[in-house]
Amino acid sequence: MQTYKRFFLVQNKFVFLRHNMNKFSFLWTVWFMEWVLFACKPSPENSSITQNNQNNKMTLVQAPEFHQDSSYEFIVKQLAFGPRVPGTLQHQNCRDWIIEKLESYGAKVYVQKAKLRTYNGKEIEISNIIAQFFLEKPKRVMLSAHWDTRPFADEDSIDQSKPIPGANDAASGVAVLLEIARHLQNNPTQVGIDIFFWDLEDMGNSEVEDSYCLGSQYWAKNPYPTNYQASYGINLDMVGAQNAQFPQEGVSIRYAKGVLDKVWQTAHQIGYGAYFLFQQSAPIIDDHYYINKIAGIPTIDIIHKDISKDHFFEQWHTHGDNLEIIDKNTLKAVGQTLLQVIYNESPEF
Ligand code: 1BN
Ligand code: ZN
Repeated sequence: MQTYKRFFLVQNKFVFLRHNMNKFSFLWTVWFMEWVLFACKPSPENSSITQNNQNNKMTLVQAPEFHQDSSYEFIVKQLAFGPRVPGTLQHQNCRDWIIEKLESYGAKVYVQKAKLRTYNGKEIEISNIIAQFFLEKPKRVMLSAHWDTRPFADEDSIDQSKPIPGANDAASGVAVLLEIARHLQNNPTQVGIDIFFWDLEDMGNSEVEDSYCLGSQYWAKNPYPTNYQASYGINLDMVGAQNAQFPQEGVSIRYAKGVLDKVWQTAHQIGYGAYFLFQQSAPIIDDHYYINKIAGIPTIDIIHKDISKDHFFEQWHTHGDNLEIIDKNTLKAVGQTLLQVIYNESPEF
């Protein structure tokens, strides 16, 4: 009601003005109004959002609701095991719990084991966990996250040799994917869904090439199930912190631009544009890099990067990466976007 009243008032005023103006001043008014409209046009970054929303709006099916509280509890549970450092009992216990959870949700679960050597010469047995849903469906989508945590806090000012809790890096990714798995048991998608939990991602050294992501590198060279193929993949890393920002990361742009566009546009359409930025960030050598480069599956990385500081989240690789920095709203933004993407996926290739 209010809006209509205002609209008519403005219209009346405008009509009144027109009657009382000569032709010259009317043209000036029109020019001025056009200039105001032009000046109020969104910036180039916003205009790409507007363009996406206006011209390319996707038809979205009803997806199940992602439960952030349940997802959060999966982080609490992982942290209760202690740091999930490869080669420790805490790591084994957490692995067994993840497998048990996935099986309870009806997945066919495999564990790919291998002995790998880290950059500092340690030989460690790894477990990549693979959970397949709807095996009869030929078109498949791969979702992944690493489940191990870093054995040291080298970005901290204290206790650098002690392991980090790893609430965001990487319990958050596991927690989002387990919550998605929980939904899959009762709500089939039209495509097959394969969830991969990579091991030994985080025992690397930035000075040593290919020293991170050892579990995914091993899988990419030795895919299991043999001859595994997926239409595309989405990897999650550090997806639970407060005020998370997910810019469009360079490797994802290079290898999987179509997937990136679909995911970001979905996020914007369902109201999570504040997290998924239409801004580019530098390439990151994360698990998705090897899945793209070696396994040839177009895969994106949803990864927290604060572009203004050119840094991951503030507590990255410190003891501050604990439950206090986790925000359920971030888990919801990522989880709901992923659910929307996979439930929207059609069975045709
Ligand atoms: C991501 C989270 N990574 C480790 N924890 C991999 C990585 C390490 C990516 C250093 C860029 C730099
Ligand atoms: Zn890390």
